[in-house]
Amino acid sequence: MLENTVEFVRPAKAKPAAERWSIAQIVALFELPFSDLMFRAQTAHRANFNPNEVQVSTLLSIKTGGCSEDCGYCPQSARYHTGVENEDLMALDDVLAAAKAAKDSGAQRFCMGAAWRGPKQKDLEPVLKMIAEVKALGLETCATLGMLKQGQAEQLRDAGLDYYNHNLDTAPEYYGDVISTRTYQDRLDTLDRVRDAGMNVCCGGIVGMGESRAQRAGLIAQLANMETPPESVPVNLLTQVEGTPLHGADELDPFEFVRTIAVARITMPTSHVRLSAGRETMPESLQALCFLAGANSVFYGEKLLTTGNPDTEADRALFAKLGINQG
Ligand code: SAM
Ligand code: DTB
Ligand code: SF4
Repeated sequence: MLENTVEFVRPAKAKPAAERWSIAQIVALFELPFSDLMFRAQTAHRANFNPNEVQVSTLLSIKTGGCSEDCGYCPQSARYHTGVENEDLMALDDVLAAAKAAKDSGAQRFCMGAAWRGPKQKDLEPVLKMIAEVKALGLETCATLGMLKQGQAEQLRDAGLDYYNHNLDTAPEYYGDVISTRTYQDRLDTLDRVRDAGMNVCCGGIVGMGESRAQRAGLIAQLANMETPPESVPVNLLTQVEGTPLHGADELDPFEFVRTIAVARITMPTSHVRLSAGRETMPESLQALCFLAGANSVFYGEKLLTTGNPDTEADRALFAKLGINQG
């Protein structure tokens, strides 16, 4: 059986064994008839959230490209020729101008991303200032800066960081096919540091990288079986970028993407599930199915980090058509 090749890797703080989702149970959700799966997801969604509200976060790449890591999906790795121009850490005023513009267009949270393996102390200090000032604008703050060392999560928390994004990306078994420069355990360690510092965790992954359904279930098991599952779960559809090793991967069937959202919703009923990368190429009808499957957060604004996202006008029009409020 394929499922038997996918195993849960116990993080430092996991749910007690009796409360964990097994991979087989999660695969069984994936295998439900589509309507039954959607009904289960809607039921879980409505028990925990206003189903017509979607949380919106705007991303900004504060340090772009030239990254030492070899993540096989990423246009910002220095190892791949993708046409992304390297840029140093942005100036504080430019970050604040982008944050104000995001707030004015309706964003609730502002997420600052840096193409680092992890921040050095000299990198972290200017970012702490950015966080404090973005927070002072009345926005929720999020950062994604790579792996954190002992003590760094506390500094981010003290600066006013509400969420730290660090993704597991895929199931433990598939991970080595995608990234070699950091381990799954490194990622779990950073997530523990964020949790121990008392910040909200934003953690999800990417689908459409050639993984199997059982491996998609394996990623979800890792997230759902955390002692406290992430408050925010980004489900990214691989944005294929020419020059990266994963360019040319087989496209994921759109219904499988919707199923992944639904399974995340059922297994993490109180988390915000974010319909993340990949929205630019999705028809509105597919996005609507994702909301129906329990997605209740999106990235909002013309750009993700280096790739495109629907423009805000199009998103406002879609929300209006579907009767969705920004909540
Ligand atoms: N360098 C930091 C790190 O890796 O933790 C932070 C930024 S990194 C770009 C944040 C996340 O973006 C990755 O973990 C990955 O899940 C997602 N990502 C990167 N490139 C992507 C792509 N081409 N398609 C979908 N998601 C992508
Ligand atoms: C996440 O899970 N997705 C966002 C955010 N967290 C940082 C990033 C998506 C990046 C897509 C590729 C790019 O724009 O470079
Ligand atoms: Fe670097 Fe992050 Fe891209 Fe990996 S995902 S290459 S760590 S920027």
